[in-house]
Amino acid sequence: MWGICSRTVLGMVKPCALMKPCHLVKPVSAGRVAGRYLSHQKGLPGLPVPPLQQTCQRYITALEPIVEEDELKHTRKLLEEFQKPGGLGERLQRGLERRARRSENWLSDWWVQVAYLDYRMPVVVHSSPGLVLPHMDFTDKQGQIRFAAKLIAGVLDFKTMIDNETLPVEYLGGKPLCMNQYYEVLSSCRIPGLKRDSVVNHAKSSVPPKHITVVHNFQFFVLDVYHGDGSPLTADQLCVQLEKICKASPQASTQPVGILTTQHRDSWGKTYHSLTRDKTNQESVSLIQRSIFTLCLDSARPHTSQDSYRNAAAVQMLHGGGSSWNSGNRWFDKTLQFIVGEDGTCGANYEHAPAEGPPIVALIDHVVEYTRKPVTERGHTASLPTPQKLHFNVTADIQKDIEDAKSSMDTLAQDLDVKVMVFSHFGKNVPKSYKMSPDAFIQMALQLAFYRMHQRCCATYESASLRMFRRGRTDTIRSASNASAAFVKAFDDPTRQNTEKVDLLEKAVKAHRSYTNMAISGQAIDRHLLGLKLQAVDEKLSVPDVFTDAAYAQALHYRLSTSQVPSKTDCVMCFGPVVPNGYGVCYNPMSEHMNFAVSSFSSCEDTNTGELSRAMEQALVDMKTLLDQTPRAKL
Ligand code: COA
Ligand code: HC5
Repeated sequence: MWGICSRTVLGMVKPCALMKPCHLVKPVSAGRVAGRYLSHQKGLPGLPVPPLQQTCQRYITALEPIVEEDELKHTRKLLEEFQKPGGLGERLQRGLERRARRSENWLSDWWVQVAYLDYRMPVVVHSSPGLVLPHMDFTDKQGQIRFAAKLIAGVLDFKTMIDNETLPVEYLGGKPLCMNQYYEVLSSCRIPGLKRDSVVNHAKSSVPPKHITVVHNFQFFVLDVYHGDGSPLTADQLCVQLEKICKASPQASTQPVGILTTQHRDSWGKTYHSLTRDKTNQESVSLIQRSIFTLCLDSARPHTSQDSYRNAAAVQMLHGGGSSWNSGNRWFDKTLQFIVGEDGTCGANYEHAPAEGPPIVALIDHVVEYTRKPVTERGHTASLPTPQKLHFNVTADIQKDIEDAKSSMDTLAQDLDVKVMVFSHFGKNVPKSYKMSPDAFIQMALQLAFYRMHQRCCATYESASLRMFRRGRTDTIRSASNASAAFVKAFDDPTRQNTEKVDLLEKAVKAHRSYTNMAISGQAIDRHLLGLKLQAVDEKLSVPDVFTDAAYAQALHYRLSTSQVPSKTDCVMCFGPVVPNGYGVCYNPMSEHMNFAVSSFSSCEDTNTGELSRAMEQALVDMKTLLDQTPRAKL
């Protein structure tokens, strides 16, 4: 998706697209009783606009390890011009500061727009992450239904905390975080447009939804999950309802309309337009969009060896495995889809526009814990209404779009190589015992792995949370630094002493941790630079040269796109690369082991998922060995 960001930053977004305020992803306010949530939100600071000179200086430093010297010289000149007193930079900076004074968050609406809603590549693989739960203890339809029923009950239990505004406030580095994203993930959905998409959130409507959608054998059903008196259905009652759904859809449909949501957004926008001209279709689509979430009851995976089970599970969560497996058993526009496979493979897929990973993971951690408790409440099951099947009138044109979508999805599924690597040699306990930030340690291992494979450093993206600020989303931690470059270049150099290597590792880890602190406190460079560029577009000024500069494009060409997403449950999270010759690397460091999911495109000759995974493992082991073998004076 940052592929798109790089494209947008390169000037391909139409100015008019950015001028309109993003009205569909609204701050939570209307209709909600001013309760705990609002008073908490009010107490949060607004996102700062960093000083212009600071960003320009830090930008040049960030370019040093990834851009050639002659290009750097050129960029330095452009930046001098840009920062001149009374120049364009100052004007845009003032504009941004004005915007910051007038809005809840100067960045968030812009960000959702350019990073997600204007991005036209399919959401599947290119934007929506997958999450794999530990394998569940069932292997048949009955087990699948029983677990799915408990899962629904668990989500409803979490939803009560959202509805009552009793979610415990989260903290990062001792500071309270913005909780807004929790209010955006249920009852919401992305809607395709002809040129740009939007997001609707029905949780804020006067009559909030009371149903979920269930998809089984590519057929959609509406399942009411609350009784008339507002109490949720019990797990037993949900079980009975899910059984009815499965009985009513014994065979895979030949019209998997859900696969349409895997299309390129422009194509899907067009298809959506014609699909929803029909009243029945419009009603069916609307019921999916308004549902609290979607539950996908997947068919069992084709037989794979024990070794490749984890990779197959990641694929199932990321894209469903292709049209002949489960890709049609989804509505990828839906913000939250839980996936329960007949063979015990479970997880989720989520559409990224409304929220970051951590709130989704917190919800899932809660649900998993809930499903482990024994069912206590029973409830009558006799008088429950039959879940309603959603009908679609599929014209010959739509059928053709379905066939096209199947074929593009299968090409993408074929091309994406995802591997799960459970690193079991040690966990975050080891870097901690060496007084190093585990996240920085892992990022340096990744830098070393990439350098060993390619003999160079590359622009590297790591997500940093901006949730210390009201409605904060993310900024970029640039993991390739001068310090990381010095470390990786020295590591395999036989002429260097181990003490020197340890020293370089410590410096690189410290530099990374200090970039992280800068990013989470709103002082990183990437969103500020993007803001300055968008401000120029907003003021109908020509885009400053610094943003059409080749170095800027290189800085945004993230061959390594990475993110740490920790969870209580032993989950594996995954996402696709953001550039054709790049890698997606998501990791979940637990105390005694770490889960990694690495992805790349098989069609690219310069990348290899298996090789990077092995190089990562080796780098982590080698770094620990170096530390173990080198006495350190300071400790
Ligand atoms: N010595 C000993 N222990 C240390 C240490 C050191 N020098 N530095 C850090 N630690 C400890 C921390 O106290 C922490 O302890 P805990 O396990 O008890 O919580 C642990 O090591 C982890 O710290 P660290 O590895 O430095 O990372 P972090 O937890 O601060 O996370 C980010 C760093 C960048 C991942 C985090 O700031 C962030 O922004 N997270 C959100 C990312 C996100 O949104 N991802 C999804 C995007 S959709
Ligand atoms: C369930 C795990 C989700 C992780 C998703 C994630 O990290 O998304 C990043 C969001 C951001 O704004 O940094 C984007 N990225 C996948 C391209 C790193």
